Amino acid sequence: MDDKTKNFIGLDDELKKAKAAIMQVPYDKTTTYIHGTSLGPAAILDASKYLELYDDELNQETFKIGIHTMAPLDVEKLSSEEMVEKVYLATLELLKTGKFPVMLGGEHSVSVGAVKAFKEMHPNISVLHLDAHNDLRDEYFGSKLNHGCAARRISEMCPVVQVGTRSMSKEEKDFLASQQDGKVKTISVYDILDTPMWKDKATNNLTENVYISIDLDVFDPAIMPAVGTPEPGGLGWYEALDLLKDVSKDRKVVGFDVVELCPIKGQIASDFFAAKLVYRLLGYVFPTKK
Ligand SMILES: [Mn+2]
Repeated sequence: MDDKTKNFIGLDDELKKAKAAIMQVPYDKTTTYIHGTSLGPAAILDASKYLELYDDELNQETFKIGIHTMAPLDVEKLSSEEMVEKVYLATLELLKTGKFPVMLGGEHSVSVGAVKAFKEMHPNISVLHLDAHNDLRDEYFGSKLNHGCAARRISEMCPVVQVGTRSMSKEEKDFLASQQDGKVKTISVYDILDTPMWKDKATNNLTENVYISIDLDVFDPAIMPAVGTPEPGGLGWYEALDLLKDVSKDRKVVGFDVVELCPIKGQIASDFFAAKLVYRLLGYVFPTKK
């Protein structure tokens, strides 16, 4: 790609020399309310050009790790099953060359393919899932790969710790209550309000290797309105960053995704928010100082 405008933070590091690889999965088939998440990856890349390369919280220039931006995966016309397979193969290829994948969605079902690849490379993996929704439906609108089923599919592969949830169906509540193996742990916003040590609780339930999946609707819509299914009363910016910082320190984060940005025309704050979140989290995972 020679067009720098299509690269994260406007830089174009060769894949060979880069530690991190930005994947774009502009897929939006099964969203149920407002459509537009397929425009998410491009909006994040566009906004990322205006980030300061120096991170003033971390006192480091995270870009020096080398960040390569992959061309968007051609998924728009695919079925959910085909898309998941394509994401799986693309993620696996990156992991095999030792790169740290960062995936930009797209609707949440894109994470299912990524986790499948991570599970293959890191058997002892768990997923930290930040979301307003539990996404634990077994099937939704006739599809097992609807974005409302993402965490259910992931929980069939590895343990999941959900944080920030505040909207679920009775079916999902019953599923959580009926689990024999307790593979899914949920720390809802109500738990966060009641439990001062909620961040420790989240971290303690994660295995050594962690994949982080961030549905942007985990944040309060007052600060992150550009999502397809907004739910009032979500996490604040510093609250979420504190958790991500802790987890990055105490566990080995092997990859992450930021999904469900549904850009609002003319409202750039959300796009920039998502871009900064990606860059800050990369900084937590790759501290340049001891
Ligand atoms: Mn959600």
